[in-house]
Amino acid sequence: MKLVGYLIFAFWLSISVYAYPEFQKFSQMNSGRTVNCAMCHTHPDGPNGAAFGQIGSLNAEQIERLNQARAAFDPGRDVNSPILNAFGNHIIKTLGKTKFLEYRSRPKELATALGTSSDLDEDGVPDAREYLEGTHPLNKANGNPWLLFVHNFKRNKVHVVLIFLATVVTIYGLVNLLRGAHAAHELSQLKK
Ligand SMILES: [Ca+2]
Repeated sequence: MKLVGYLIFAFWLSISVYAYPEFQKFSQMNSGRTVNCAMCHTHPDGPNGAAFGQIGSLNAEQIERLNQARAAFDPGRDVNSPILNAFGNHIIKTLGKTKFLEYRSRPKELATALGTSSDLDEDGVPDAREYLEGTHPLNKANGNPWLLFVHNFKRNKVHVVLIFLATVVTIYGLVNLLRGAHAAHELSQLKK
């Protein structure tokens, strides 16, 4: 009976609506990039289905975590929903479920509400900006190219400076070597 009850509950969950495509659609339209559900969800097709990261595949422990996340109406609660990735869970923790649902009708304001302090993939582009620009907030190789360049330059500036100095020294040495060879050649010509 327990198994039957679990299967019925899993089926009920699988036909329930847990996806909020308003945000995915906004991000795609605002950025002009192709954005799928994987920006916030575990599965790129969203939570409804029976594949990994979708509601139909969850075990009892994962359903418990899902329900805890669904009940996180107020901000500040640590949530770890199995159908959400780290960005999705971060949104719910930052805003709370109640506030998050309010932004369905004005998805652009979600970025403002998230603020600019969080950068989950530490690529120098805040999560909220990645949402606006349609890049993935958990992929440090995916983001505004100029911001990624500046961030990587700052992170590796010591190495960049050392490589530059090594290159200058090498060129300087080569120039002097060529000059020495040329002078030696001219000297040998004069002696003939
Ligand atoms: Ca980022």
